[in-house]
Amino acid sequence: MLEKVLIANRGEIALRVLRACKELGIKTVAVHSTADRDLKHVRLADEAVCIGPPPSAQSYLNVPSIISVAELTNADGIHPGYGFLSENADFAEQVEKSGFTFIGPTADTIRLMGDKVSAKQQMQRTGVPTVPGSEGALPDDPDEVIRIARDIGFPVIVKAAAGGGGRGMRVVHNEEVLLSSIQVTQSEAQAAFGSPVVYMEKFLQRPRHVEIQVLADGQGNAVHLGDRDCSLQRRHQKVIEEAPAPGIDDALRNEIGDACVRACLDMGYRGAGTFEFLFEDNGFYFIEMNTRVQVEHPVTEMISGVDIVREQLLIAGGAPLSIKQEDVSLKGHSIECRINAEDPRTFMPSPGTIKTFHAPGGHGVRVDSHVYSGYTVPPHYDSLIGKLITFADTREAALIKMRQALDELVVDGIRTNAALHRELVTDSSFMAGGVSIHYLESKLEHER
Ligand code: MV4
Repeated sequence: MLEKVLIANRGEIALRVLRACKELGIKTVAVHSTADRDLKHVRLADEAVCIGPPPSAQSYLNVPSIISVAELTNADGIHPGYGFLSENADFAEQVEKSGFTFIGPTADTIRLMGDKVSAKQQMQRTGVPTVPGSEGALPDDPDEVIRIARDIGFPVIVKAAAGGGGRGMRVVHNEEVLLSSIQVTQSEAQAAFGSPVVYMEKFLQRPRHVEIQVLADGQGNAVHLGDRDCSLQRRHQKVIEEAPAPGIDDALRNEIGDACVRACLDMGYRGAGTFEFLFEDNGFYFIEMNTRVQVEHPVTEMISGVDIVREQLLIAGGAPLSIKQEDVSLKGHSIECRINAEDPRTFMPSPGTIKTFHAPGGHGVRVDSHVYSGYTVPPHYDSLIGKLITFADTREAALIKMRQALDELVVDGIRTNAALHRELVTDSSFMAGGVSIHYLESKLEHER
């Protein structure tokens, strides 16, 4: 069992990790930038150490500083949260080489999944369905590339192997622009990621984004906790997530979940993870795996009753998984609204001092937030100030609770996207369930 965990993150997820540690009797070390002295988890941590100036590169991404603090404070584990160093294989490796436990998968696993070509090949080994496309990286021979594209059929999408999360990809609609599009994507990939390797897939035109949550102990045990629908997004930033994904039947959900579990066992996966799929015409197509805890993990916690961060800590402490697949029962429906400090028209970050903050509450309402009245949102980081999560027997009831929660929410002094959420939870297409990844952007376009 871990005794003291250094939380290498900030904001709501740092507070989420701190709470899970405290419940397990694990001591906590907060590391923070000079802009983050007033963060709630910094106040609540057993120890807090300032690691640098506000820019992330000099604080939350400063690996030597973070490892030094772990040494200084005698921490035994490091929780990376999401973002920052959470999917940095070199960081995980350095943490372990320095004698600490990285709360996540091995560096090798992070590397395997970080390369989207090797991740896809790993999935194919164990029968996880992938998007039809090139077998691995695209070859140099232009004739061969054209043959591959014809075989897939246009439109195709060219993606950087080192990309992910929407970075380094290009849709190609016809053969005339194929080779030039590939060259541009390769140059961009080289510049952005230091690798020109690209691969090709069939471009799915109106998919949903559905993902499967897994937990594995690296000791031969793994479970899935069902799916989440994260289709409501703008520029690859998720806005609302929910679990389970509407309109997907349990047989299909379990079939795909079981395939993810097989993949976990095959690669010796350890920790929490998410398999991302595009879902179209009732078919799942794997695109990427996230090797960290995700922002939207609470909706899965609500319908499964499993505390995902607690499980991360127990697994990292060496415990075998406490739950078997037959113990997992998914019940009810959960929705999460991400509340951002941003301009409602331009979506630009809108930092500043929150004059008044009132969190909603009541049965089936959860608020994961680090902010409070008088808190100043710094301009240096992500604009997420909190997550409203509701849980009820049915999707309709969870939506009613969300409308009430949004009505109760007060964030005065800064601009937020609360009004957008109020609009979305009464939007007839969203209410019907199952909108595609393009729905929000096209709705916003038509309204403005
Ligand atoms: C795709 C796709 C359509 N077809 N791949 C964007 C993020 C990255 N994880 C993969 N992405 C996509 N890959 C094929 N073969 C459409 C997207 C995509 C997307 C995916 C999930 C959520 C939002 C999205 C928004 C635009 C494009």
